[in-house]
Amino acid sequence: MDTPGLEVLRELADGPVGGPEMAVDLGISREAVWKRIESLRAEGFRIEGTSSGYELQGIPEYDELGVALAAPREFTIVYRDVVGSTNEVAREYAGEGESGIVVVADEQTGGRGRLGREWSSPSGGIWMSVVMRPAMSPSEVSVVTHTASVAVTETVRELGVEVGIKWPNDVLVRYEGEDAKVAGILTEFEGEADQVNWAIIGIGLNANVSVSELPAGATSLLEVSGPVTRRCLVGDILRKLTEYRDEREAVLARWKEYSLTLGERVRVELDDREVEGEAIDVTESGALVVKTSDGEEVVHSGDCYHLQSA
Ligand code: BT5
Repeated sequence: MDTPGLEVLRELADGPVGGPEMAVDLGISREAVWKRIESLRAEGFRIEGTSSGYELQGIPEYDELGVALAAPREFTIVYRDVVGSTNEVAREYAGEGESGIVVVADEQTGGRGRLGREWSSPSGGIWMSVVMRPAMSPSEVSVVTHTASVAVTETVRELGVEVGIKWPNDVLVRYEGEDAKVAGILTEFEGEADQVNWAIIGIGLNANVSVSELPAGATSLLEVSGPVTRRCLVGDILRKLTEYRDEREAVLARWKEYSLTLGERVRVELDDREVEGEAIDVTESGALVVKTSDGEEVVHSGDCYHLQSA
């Protein structure tokens, strides 16, 4: 259910609306409309009274209502200025049985990567976690991660930035001859043998962040293309996540199309050994097929290094 403020913003999204008309649409008094407009103004929305009615002229770059307005309606946005990790907050919602919640923060003080690694999350980035209840078994969850990397890749490409996906799910930009990581995805889930109870897709995208605040090998949209409007990017990513839901074949095809790894000579570091060879394919479940001197190996998880073009 939309909050009172969001109801008004949706009314104003397509152009000016008169107070009396809005009162009828929302089933509230004109006085109540005026109060809601005032409280939106206090939250930083620029709403002018024009001869055609109230007109929305400015939206805060990043806050709960602004992101909610840009996002598909099926999602509920929970915005925090600072959190430890959006995945942690999302877990609480998941544990309460929620779905469709998206936790968004401007800054994380304890951002996490895979395998307990740190994820730098200074103010200005897009740090978001989507709580889902997909009808799938745990062995299929990699599809969700692929969907997220395809969604992020396409959203960033639409800004004119040439990004691709390094297996398993790093989004890299080729910048000044080098590949630099601009986004990463951390999917966590809980489930029984044949059914996922909940899944959380954590997406970290270095948006309006200075490279000096990021580790070596990382870059940001600010660096490669300039400042972005984060609420719109969050909305675009969520829209693509919904468009690609249940479209497994399309996701895999896009994932392969955007892959920077296929065709490369790679070294994949597994828990107990390394596999080196040419990355030749990705299986339906997202595993990488590597052609080594001893034959083909299928690797399901690990850290992948591009050595040189095969
Ligand atoms: C990932 O891990 O790439 C997954 C990152 C997921 C972050 C999101 S943000 C929202 C949600 N909440 C969280 O707490 N996490 C998720 P991995 O493949 O393990 O990569 C981690 C490695 O990337 C680190 O060891 C660093 O080398 C590097 N790194 C750390 N911060 C980075 C950044 N901001 N940009 C690029 N690389 C970074």
